[in-house]
Amino acid sequence: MATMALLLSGCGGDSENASNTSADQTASASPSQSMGEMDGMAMGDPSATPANKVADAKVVKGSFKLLDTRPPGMDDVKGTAWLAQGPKGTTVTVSLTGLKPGERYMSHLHAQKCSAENGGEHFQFEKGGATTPPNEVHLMFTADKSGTGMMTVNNDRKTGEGAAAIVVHPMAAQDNRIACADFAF
Ligand SMILES: [Cu+2]
Repeated sequence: MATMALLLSGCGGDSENASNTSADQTASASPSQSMGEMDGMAMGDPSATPANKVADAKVVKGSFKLLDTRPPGMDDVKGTAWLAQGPKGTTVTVSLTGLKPGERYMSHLHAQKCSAENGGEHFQFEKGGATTPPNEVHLMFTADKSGTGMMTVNNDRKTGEGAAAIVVHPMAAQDNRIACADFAF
């Protein structure tokens, strides 16, 4: 429970437009700064069934590879992502190590393979629509003391093969792409 409380308290309220703002990086944000429950859940639920364990779903997997655009100190980032599609829609899970303890990170489904512009634009269910969940798939999480981060998010719709890859960014600088994983459809 302590881990979950930490994760929840680490959810900043400004995440939806944080791409060019410096989000509060402390894990001890005051409750008044926490986002609403619904927004928090829209970007991940640490207690959700991970994508690789979803029943009756087709699951694909990808291994994160470092990108040249990564910020300093991120050379040891490794991990795996899973994307499950089934009767309940899409479930995505990321599991990473080598992150900076206590730092917040954001992952998005992207529309292109990692070899094409490091994943290209965000995957959107409705192209040209909202740049926020549920039209996009975002996972927000905080690395624990050992630099491990894990998060799962659900979406009612199926991505098909349009969600070619997933990219992980520092929460405070989402233009910096740390690593990318292609899904092996
Ligand atoms: Cu992204």
